[in-house]
Parts: sequence; structure tokens; C-alpha cells
Amino acid sequence: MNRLVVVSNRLADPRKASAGGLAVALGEALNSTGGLWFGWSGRIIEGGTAGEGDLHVQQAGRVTLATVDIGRDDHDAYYSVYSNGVLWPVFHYRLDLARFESGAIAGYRRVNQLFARRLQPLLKPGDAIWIHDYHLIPLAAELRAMGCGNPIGFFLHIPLPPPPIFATIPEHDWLMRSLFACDLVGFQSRQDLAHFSAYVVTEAGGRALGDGRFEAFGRTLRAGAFPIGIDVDEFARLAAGREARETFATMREQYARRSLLVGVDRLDYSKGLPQRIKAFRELLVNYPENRDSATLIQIVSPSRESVDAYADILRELEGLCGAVNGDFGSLDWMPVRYIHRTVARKRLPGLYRAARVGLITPLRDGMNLVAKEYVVAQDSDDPGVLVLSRFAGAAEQLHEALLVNPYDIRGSAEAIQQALRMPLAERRARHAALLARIREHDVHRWCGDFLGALAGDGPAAGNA
Ligand code: ADQ
Repeated sequence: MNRLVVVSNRLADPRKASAGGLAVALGEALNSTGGLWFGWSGRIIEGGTAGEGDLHVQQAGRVTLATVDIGRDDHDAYYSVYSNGVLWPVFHYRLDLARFESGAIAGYRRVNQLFARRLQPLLKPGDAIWIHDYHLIPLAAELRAMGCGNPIGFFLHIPLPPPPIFATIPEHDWLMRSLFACDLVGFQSRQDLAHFSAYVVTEAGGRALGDGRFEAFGRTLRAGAFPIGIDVDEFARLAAGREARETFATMREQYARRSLLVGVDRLDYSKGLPQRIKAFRELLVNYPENRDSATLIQIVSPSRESVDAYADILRELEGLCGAVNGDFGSLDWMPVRYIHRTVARKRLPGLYRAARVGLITPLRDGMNLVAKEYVVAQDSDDPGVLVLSRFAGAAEQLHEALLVNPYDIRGSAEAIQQALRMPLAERRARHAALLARIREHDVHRWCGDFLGALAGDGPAAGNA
């Protein structure tokens, strides 16, 4: 197999336990080919020159890690304003939160050009290049402009909205044209792929040629749905580890008389956090038997704090949690425990396993790996119930979860009640079906399917 070159905004050292399933899987693929992982160093140079940044190269086992510094102004425009102030909200259908500032696209493009300039000299003929996510949509086109003829694949980790929403981005045509510099483009779900196909036909005047092939902007590429998974064995190992068992024991002891519900998210307006707290409140109002009993632990890890919309969601969330506790709490029962912190990865499975209900209710999500982790962490003999938003990419695969519309507060509260009352036999049957599908579509399969398709030996469309 040819050498693999992965490009992403951030890198993780695949040898570290905190790296997570995605980094481990990419690390394995890189390791087996003595590959190169390229991205931002995490370093911002105050007063740095526009479009410039030093390259750092280090070895992590057989994998070469190559990273670039970015100047302050470039970083603000590329990361905060364009990637997270335009692309992230629009791709999550939140036009109300998008900030279309005319200057930011130049910084976004400058950083992609910087990446291309620093990466190009490191490439060898035959390398397969795999670019990740919305920060780097124009990178393939910038590489092509420098004469790069290698096979290039791109995977979008977040949803692709339908054409009328995508077309609100002033540069939508340029973004899609840039994507067509790739040989293969992968999406999380069949729905995202359908939106891509609709855009090609209705906005770009192109054609769907069948068999996952599309023609537009004078080029042909292949596109497919490649739903990402987790590393099931790695997560099961974590679940059996000391930290996870300790966390489970502590939770079960502290909440011996209560029914625990858990939510674990990055702080983000796409995750449906206010709606989730409102649904939990509705549960306590409409089904009073849960008072003094049902307890929601909501872990929210800090994220993108430089972006204004994130400070707003944090304040709203704190207000809603405080009101539920004030209105319903008693001397020895706090209905919502809201924790604004990242939980160590080794402890997560213990927390998931102690919870009767996993509440994963984003308003829109590319996939959502927490949903899959929650299922894998359960005790198969006495599993908890997954309540999942129908608007998460994961819903295309996880049919046996209780699927909810997170905007429908009353409907979500009813689903939580159903989850809390679900008989053991039904819980087991649903869990077994979910676990089998999560196992079948794990992160290694995702990686193998995408790279197989990039090498031309697999179908363009993965499946769910
Ligand atoms: P994210 O939006 O970051 O990722 P998600 O898939 O839910 O979201 O989580 C990724 C990882 O972060 C999981 O392994 C999870 O355990 C961890 N995590 C999340 N919140 C945490 C917390 N509070 N404490 C500790 N760990 C936490 C983007 C897309 C998703 C897509 C992934 C992968 O937005 O839709 O599933 O990429 O493609």
C-alpha cells in the first residue's frame, strides 16, 4: 500500500491513551504505511507575517508529524471567523448565528495556501492524501494549483446542509469548486450525500453519473457516505479498566436510590443543550413520579471560547439548570448536575454505564460518537436506553434507539419517560441490535472503506 498522508487542523499523538478512537485508527493506518500527519501546530505567533509560519517535523514511532505555526491575524480569520463563525453554523443549519464578514475568506484561503506550500515539498509520488474537515475545504485545489497529481480524498465530519442553506455562504460556488479538485469526497450520512448530489445538479449545473460519480466544474469525482464509528475494542478495554470501574462504583453508590440520566457533549449550540434541559424539566412536570428520583448529569466540555455564540449558550444553560434545581430540588436531591469540564476519557465508560438513560439530542450533528460510546459501555445483561436525536447522523444507523425530535420538548420528555420505564427484555433486545451495528461499522471499517475507495478498490458509497 502506498504511503498515507493525513491532513487535519489538529493532530493527536496516536500513541497517547487520551487520543481517542479516531486518532488511534488514523494512527494505525499511518503506522502501517510509515505515513505523514500534517496540520496546525497549535501555536499562534503574535504579530506573525500574513500567510507565513514555521514548519516543525517530529517522529512518533513510524509516523512523521509535521506541523505549521499560524500568525495571530491569520488564525483569527481562518479559525474563529470563517471556519467557526461561517462554516460551522451554516453547515449546522444555523444561519442566524453565521457572521458573514467579507474579509475573513482571505485569511481562510491564506492558511490553506500556507498548508499547501509547506506540505507540497514533503509529498512523494504515489502518496495518498486524506484531508479532513471544514477547515480545509480549499486545500486540495491549492495543492493541485502547485502541480500535485496525487490521489486526494476529503472527509467532512460535520453535516452538509441542503443547497438553499449552503448557498447562503457568499463563497459557496468557490467552496464546492475547490472540493471538486479531490478524487473522492466522503460524508457521514446518506442525507449529506443527497444534499451534495442536489447541489451538484441544481446549483453547479453538473450531473450525477451514477455509481457515486459526479461531474461538475469540468471535473469528475466520486462521493459516498462513510459513517464514522468508534474503536469498539479500545472502548470496551477502557470500560474494563480501573478508572472506569471506580467511576461506575462511585456513581452507583451515590445514586443508589435514583435513576441516573447522562449527557456528555462539547459546549456547542448544535448539541441541543437548552432543549435537553427543558425536556428534562417537562419530564418532572408531566411525570411527577420522577421527582426526587431522576437525576441528570450533564457534562459539557469547554470549547471554542473565543467565539461569542459559545459564551451565550453557556449563560443560557446555566440559567436553565439553576431554575430546574431551584424549582424542583429538595434538601437531598439536585435534579440537574451540570459540570462544565472535560471528563477524562478513561472515566467516561463508567459514567455511561451507571446511567439508565443516555441523552444525546443534538439539533444537528455530523455523526455523534458519544451515542455509540454510550451503547458500548452498557452492561448487556442490564443495559441503559439511548435517547437519540433524529437529526444526528448516527440516527441513520441506530434505529433501535428511541429517536426524538429535540425541538419537540413534550415529545422528548415522553421518550425519556418511556426509556425510564422500559422493561428489561426490550432494553436487552434494543441494546443487542445497536451493539452489533456499532461493532460492524467501527472506526477501522470507516478508515478501510474510505482508503479502499480512494485507492479505487471499493465502492464510493459506504453504507449504514
Ligand atoms: P464533535 O462535535 O466533537 O465531533 P462527538 O462525535 O460527539 O463530537 O464527540 C467526539 C469525542 O469527544 C467523543 O469521543 C467523546 O467521548 C468526546 N467528548 C465529547 N464531549 C466530551 C466531554 N464533555 N468530556 C469528555 N469527552 C467528550 C465532530 C462532529 C461529530 C462527529 C465527530 C467525528 O461534530 O458529529 O461525530 O466529529 O467525526
